[in-house]
Amino acid sequence: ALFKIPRNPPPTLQQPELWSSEFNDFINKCLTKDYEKRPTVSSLLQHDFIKQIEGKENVLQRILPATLALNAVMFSNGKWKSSSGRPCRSMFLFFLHQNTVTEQLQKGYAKDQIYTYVGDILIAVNPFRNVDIYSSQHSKLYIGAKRTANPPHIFAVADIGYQSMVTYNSDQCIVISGESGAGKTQSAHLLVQQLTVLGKANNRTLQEKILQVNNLVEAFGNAGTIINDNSSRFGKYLEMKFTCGGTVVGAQISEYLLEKSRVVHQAVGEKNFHIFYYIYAGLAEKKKLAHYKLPEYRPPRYLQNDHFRIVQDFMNNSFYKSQFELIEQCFKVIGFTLEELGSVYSVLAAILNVGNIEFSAVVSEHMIDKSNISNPVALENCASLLCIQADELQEALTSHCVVTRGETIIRPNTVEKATDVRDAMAKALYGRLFSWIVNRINTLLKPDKHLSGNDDGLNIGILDIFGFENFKKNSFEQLCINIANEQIQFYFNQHVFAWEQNEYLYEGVDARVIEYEDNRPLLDMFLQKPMGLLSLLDEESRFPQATDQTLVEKFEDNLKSKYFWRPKRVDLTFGIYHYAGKVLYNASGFLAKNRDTLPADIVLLLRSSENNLIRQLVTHPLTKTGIATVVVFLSSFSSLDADHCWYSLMDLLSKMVVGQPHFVRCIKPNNDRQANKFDKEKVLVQLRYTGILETARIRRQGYSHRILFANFIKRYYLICYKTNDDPPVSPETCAAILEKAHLDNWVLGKTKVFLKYYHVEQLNLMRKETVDMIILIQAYVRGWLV
Ligand code: AOV
Ligand code: MG
Repeated sequence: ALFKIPRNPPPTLQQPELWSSEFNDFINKCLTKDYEKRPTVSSLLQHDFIKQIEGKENVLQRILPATLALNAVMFSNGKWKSSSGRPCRSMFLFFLHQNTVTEQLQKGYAKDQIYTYVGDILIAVNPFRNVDIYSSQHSKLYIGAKRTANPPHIFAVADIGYQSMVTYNSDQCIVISGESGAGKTQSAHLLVQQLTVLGKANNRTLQEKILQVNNLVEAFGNAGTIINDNSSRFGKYLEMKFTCGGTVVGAQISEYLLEKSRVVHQAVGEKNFHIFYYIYAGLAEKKKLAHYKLPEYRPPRYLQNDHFRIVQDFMNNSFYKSQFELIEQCFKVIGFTLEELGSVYSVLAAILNVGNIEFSAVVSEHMIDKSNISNPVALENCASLLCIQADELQEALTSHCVVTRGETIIRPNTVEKATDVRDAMAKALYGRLFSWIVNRINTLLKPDKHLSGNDDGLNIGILDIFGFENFKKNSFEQLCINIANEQIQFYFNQHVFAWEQNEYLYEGVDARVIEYEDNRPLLDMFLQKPMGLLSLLDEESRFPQATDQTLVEKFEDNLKSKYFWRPKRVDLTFGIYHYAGKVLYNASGFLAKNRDTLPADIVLLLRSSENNLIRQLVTHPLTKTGIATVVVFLSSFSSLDADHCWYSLMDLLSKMVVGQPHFVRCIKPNNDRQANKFDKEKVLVQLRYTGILETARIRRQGYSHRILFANFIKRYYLICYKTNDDPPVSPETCAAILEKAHLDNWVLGKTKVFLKYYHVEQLNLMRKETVDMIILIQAYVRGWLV
C-alpha cells in the first residue's frame, strides 16, 4: 500500500476518525501504482466509504489541511504522481539528452505512437500506413481533455487551439511544417476534422462542406511527384470561422504560388495535377469524352509522360474514376451549380486541347519567321470549348501587336514564340481557374451573418504549404518552394527563440542565451531590395536581352553571401545553402518562368468568350493573393513572379503573426515511403535542421511560460493557501506556492513568473488534484461529523 496511517499526524489532523481503516482503504484505492487502474474521481464518488458519508454537513476549515496532507503523500519520493492521468511521455522529453529524442521517437514509432510533444510543439512521424488512432472514439477522448490524460495526438493540438481561442477570445493559427512527403497535408485534414467536431456546427451540411474543401482544392492543386504521390503544389491557408462562443460558422482559404508550370510540363517521373486524370477517367465512364473533345486514343500532350504513354493508362483507371465521382460530389456538396461544373470541365478540356496545338514554320518572302498552326482540329476544339472564334485564337497565338509611336503593328510569332504563348495561355487558364474555384468556395462558405451574429467572430487558421524539396534537378519552382519554407522556419525561430529571449531581457531574467541556427542572413539574401536574389531576378527579367546565363552571372556578381555558390563558372548551375541542406539549382528557364506573361491579345480574346465563367476568369481580379492574376491583365510586364512571391509570402506571414501560433512538425522516417522503417540518421537530420533539438533545449533551459504574478496567484494559490485566503500579489506569494509544489528551476522576473513547460503541467495537475480532493474530502468530512 502506498498510504500508511502516519505515526505522528500533523496537529491539525490528529482526529482519530480521520485515520480510520476505511479512510486508509479509500486513499489506497486512489493511489494504486497501476495508473491504468486508478479510479476516476466520479467512480470514487461511488465508493462505499463516500456513500457512507454522503449528504452530511460541510466544515470548510477541515478541508484544506486534509487535502494538503494528501498532497504530501502523493509527493512521497519527491515526485508528483497524478491520480487520474496516465504517465505522460511529454514530460520525459524535457529531461532527455538530445540524441535520445530520436530514440524516444523511434520507440514510440515502433508502438504506433507516431506523435510526441517537445514542449508545446507536436512532432508527427509519418507512419506510411493506416494507424487506428483517428476513430470517433479517439476524437472524443481528446475533447477538452488535459494534455497529459492521453497519449500525444494531433487532435490534442486542435483541442488546445480551440480551447485557447474560446478562452482568450483570440485568433489562433496552426503552422505545419516538414519536408515533402512528411505528412503536412494529412495533418491538416485531421485538424480540420477535429475542429469541425469541436465547433459543433449547427447544421450537418456546413460541417460536410468544410470537410470537402481540402479534398476539392487538393484535386486541383496536388500532383504526383517523385517524392510524394499527393504532393501539394501550392501553399494553403485554411481559416475556420467560429462565433465567439466557439460554434463553427464557415471557412475561407487562401492559396499561394500554385506551380502552374506543371500544367504544361512535368519532370521525369512526375505527373500533372490530379484533376486532369480524374476528369479523363470520369468523363470516359460517362461517355462524355467526345462532348469535351478529349481524344480517346492518344493522350493529350500535357498528359504524356513516362507514366502515361497511352490514354488507356489513365482513362480506364478505377481509382481515378472513383476520385472523379468524389470530386464531383465535393463540388455539389459545397454548392457549385451543374452549369459551373460543366464550365470547369470545359476549361480543363480546353487546356488539354490548347496543349495539342502544334506549329510549323512558314518561310515568307521577307525572311521573317512566321508560324502556322499545323493541326487545325485542335485549334477548332479549343476555340469551341472556350466559346471563342477559332480564327481569332489562331491570330492571337501566331502573331502579336506592338505599339510603336502610337501605331499598332502586328508582328508574326516564330514557332518558338507561338509555342510559348500557347503554354502561357494554358498555364494562365489553369491558374485562374484554380483561383476562381477557391474564390467560389470562399463565397459559398462565408459565414452567414444570421448564424454568426453581430460579432466579428474568431478563427483558427491552418497553414499547409509545399514542403522543402531537393531533387536531382531543381528549377525555379523548387526555389520558390524552398524560399517559402525558409520563411516558415524564420517565423518558427522568431517565435520560439527570439521573442522569448527578448522577454528575458525585459524582465531582467538571467537566462542563458540559446544558440540556434538563425536563417535571417539567408532570407536577407533572398528578399533584400534592391540587391536580394529575387530583386535581381526581377530586374533581369525586365531586360529583353537578358538570358538565364546573364542572370546567373548577375547573381554571382552581386550576391556576396556565404550561402550562395557557383560550382562551375560556365553553366547555369548555382547552389544555395538552405536551412534544410544545400540545394543545386539549374537556372534554365528562370527568366521565362518568372516573367510568366500572358499576352494582352489572349486576354482580350478570352474576354470575348460567350462562356460566362471564362469571361470571369479574365475580367475579375479574383482572390487578392491569386497567382499573378490581378497583375497580368493590367500590364503584361508587371506580373513578375519575384515580386509576387515576395509579396505573397509577406502577406502570409503577416496573417500568421496576428494569431497565437501552434506548431506541428512533420518528420519523414525514411525516403522510401515505407511503413515500419525508421532511418535514425534521416530523422536526426530533420530534427537538427528544423531546430527541434534546440527547441528541446530551450524548453529545458528556457522558460516557455511567463505568467503575470496576479494571474499566477489567482490560479494556483490553492496549492499553498486555504480556499478563503487572499494572499497578496507579490513575488513572495508566488515563491511560496512554487516551493510548496516542490518545484525548482523557476525564476521570478519583474512582473512575471518564469516557468518551464513541465512546471505548468505539474501545477495544473496539482491544482486539479487539489480541487478534486477538496470535493472528495468535503464529502468525507460531512460524513465524519455525524
Ligand atoms: P506533405 O503534405 O508533407 O508533402 P502528405 O501529407 O501528402 O505529405 O503525406 C504523404 C503521404 O504519407 C500520404 O499520402 C499518406 O500516404 C502518408 N501519411 C502521412 N501522414 C499520415 C498519417 N498520419 N497516417 C497515415 N499515413 C500518413 V508535400 O505536400 O509533398 O510537402 O509538397
Ligand atoms: Mg502536402
